[in-house]
Amino acid sequence: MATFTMDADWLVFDRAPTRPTFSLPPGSVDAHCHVFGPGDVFPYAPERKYTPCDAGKDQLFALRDFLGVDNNVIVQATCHGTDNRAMLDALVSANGRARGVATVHPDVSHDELAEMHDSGVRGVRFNYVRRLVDPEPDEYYHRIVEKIAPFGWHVVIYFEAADLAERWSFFTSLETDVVVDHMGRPDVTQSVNGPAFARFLALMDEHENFWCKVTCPERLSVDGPPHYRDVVPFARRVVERFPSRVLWGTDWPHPNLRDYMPDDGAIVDFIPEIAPTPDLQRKLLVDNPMRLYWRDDE
Ligand code: 0GY
Repeated sequence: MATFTMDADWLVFDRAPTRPTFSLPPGSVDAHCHVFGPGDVFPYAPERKYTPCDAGKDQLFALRDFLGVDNNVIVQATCHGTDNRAMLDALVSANGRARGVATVHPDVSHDELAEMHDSGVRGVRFNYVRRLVDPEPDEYYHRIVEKIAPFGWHVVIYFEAADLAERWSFFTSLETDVVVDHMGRPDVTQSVNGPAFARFLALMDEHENFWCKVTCPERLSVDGPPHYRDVVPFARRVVERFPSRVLWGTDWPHPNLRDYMPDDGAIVDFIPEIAPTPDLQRKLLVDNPMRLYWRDDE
């Protein structure tokens, strides 16, 4: 049995979040969260760049119920590499209340993908953040897209704002739906009307297959908790401009934060700041994730 020790500077998720003031509408989806291990059951990948604390499916489902979320989208975390077993096990245990986003190698077989689809996987993630992975050439990702497209899956991309220009032509060559993590990680000390965020908004404007997760105020904010005020204009701009192509999520268990662990209750209370009307909230939390992840059931 493998045993793992979390990194010395690892911050463990908040085990006692506050109850949010905002009531999530029925059917709400946390469309960005992870499971880590437990490492003695689902070992962390040898090539990982961090070793987290264990944060398994039971803890995720307890948080789901506490916050008033109904469903989860569990995104494969880089600490598990292309070994999707922890995520798949969580999907199966969720009895239809979770969908997944996997990380796969281009040599993945059709049968493996079909099995993942049956378990609830509906997308793959391409990660370009160098502190998490060593990005591969475009050809590597094209080979994966050819294999997943027939399943109707989408691609989730995670990149730093500074890398968008360089990756633009590859990203925009994708014909599947494409979901951008954390609004493309804007520098929120810059103006929401500045050139960097304009480039991101243009990506969304010009490509109707692009979706955006308005997630991770705790990663982007300089002002910090509980209100993450400096992130609000960015997220609200995206929600109001692309109401039918936005997703929300907690990012539990919040990997790689250095200064503090967010209170997941405050992460829920951020929602009405960025989606101020019941109509925008229903689209963000229910209609959009249902259309992308549960379309087979509709
Ligand atoms: C996130 C963000 C991070 C980590 C990962 O898969 C991962 O390891 O995505 C990060 O460190 O910014 O979306 O959870």
